[in-house]
Amino acid sequence: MKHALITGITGQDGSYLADFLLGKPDYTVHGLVRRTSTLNRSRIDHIARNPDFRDRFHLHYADLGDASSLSGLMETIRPDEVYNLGAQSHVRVSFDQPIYTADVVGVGTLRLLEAVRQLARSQPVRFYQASSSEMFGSAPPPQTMETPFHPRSPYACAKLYGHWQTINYREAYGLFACSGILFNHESPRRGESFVTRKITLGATRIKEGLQKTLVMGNLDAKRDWGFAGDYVKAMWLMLQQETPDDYIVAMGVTHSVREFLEKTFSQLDLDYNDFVEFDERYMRPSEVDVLLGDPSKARKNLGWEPEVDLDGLVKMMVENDLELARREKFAQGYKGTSISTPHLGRL
Ligand code: NDP
Ligand code: GDR
Repeated sequence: MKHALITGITGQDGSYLADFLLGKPDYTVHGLVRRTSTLNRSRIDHIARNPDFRDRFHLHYADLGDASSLSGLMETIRPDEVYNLGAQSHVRVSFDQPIYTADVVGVGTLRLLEAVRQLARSQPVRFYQASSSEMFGSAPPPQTMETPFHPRSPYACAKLYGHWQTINYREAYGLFACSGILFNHESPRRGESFVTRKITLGATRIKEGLQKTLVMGNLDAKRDWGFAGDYVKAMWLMLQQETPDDYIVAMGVTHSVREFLEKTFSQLDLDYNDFVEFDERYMRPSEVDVLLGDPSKARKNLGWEPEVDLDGLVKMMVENDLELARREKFAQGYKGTSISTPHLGRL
């Protein structure tokens, strides 16, 4: 039995990775969770409730800000694989909380690497770091493994620190450590304040008469969007290779936010121009204009192939959120009053 530890298991990617690993009979999955006043485990509830996984799925309290809790986890779990997905992952928020973001995303990665290095003295252990296309920032597209980084936010700077620390632990200590430079990936489990989910939630609620407008920022930004379920497979593949290395994971196609709006609204037989408004507060102090990744190394060396393209992704997200909107509408009619609505985000 292999033991995998996932930080960020309550997030989008952590939940898909847990699903993926538990689909393999030889994995036990351990997730790091933070103490919160209200439980935020909706993305992993289906696993926790599944009796088949009772002996192979365990949650542990710790925090990337707390080095002693991370060493404690290594001692008790003694994982074979560690996936570092935990982060303050919102780029816009990182401008409001730069020091906290640097601490969790940057130094948090270093804290975890140190704990893993101690464990590696007594057993083999493999480490995956969730690096980001945001590290390329203003570097002109397409961004390849040779493209120099030019981060444009406190989040991207912190991710770059984690990326280089991961490489340095590999070079200095011979740790099996890989950095996956993943471009944007989305799903029905995407956080509600990221642009794709904000759009699919907003458009479906408009369709059901639950809201009138969708207030957005920069519609001209372009992103290379894929499906999160495809991308977590690449994380696992990196840790199954003979030698550790870094990879770009992307679709190799870029689209603007405006195009994502068009695709989403037209699937609902609506015209986004009738509903979308602009607000300055959704703009960022410095923007990343165009991301377009070159995934050829991951395709060649890992044999990684994505299964869902952008149209498939939009369809999946719209279907999910239309169902949520219909349930919300039904509940409103049933109670004769408004129930709590999905948080559409100030961000
Ligand atoms: P989410 O924002 O959905 O999830 C982030 C996770 O990190 C949550 O489980 C959160 O816990 C946890 N977390 C936050 N702060 C801490 C902390 N101090 N200690 C421990 N855990 C913490 O992110 P995604 O799933 O989308 O992304 C996963 C990782 O991949 C992140 O590192 C992100 O930066 C990176 N990434 C994401 C991309 C994407 O397009 N999705 C692309 C490239 C990189 P809680 O639920 O308690 O808040
Ligand atoms: P990003 O994702 O910053 O690329 O980071 P996000 O979906 O937040 O923004 C993408 C682009 O859309 C523009 N935009 C808006 N964004 C948000 N959130 N809300 C809006 O109303 C809005 N209007 C326009 C943004 O300006 C931006 O250009 C994500 C995160 O998952 C990171 O953790 C990850 O590292 C990168 O993807 C790769």
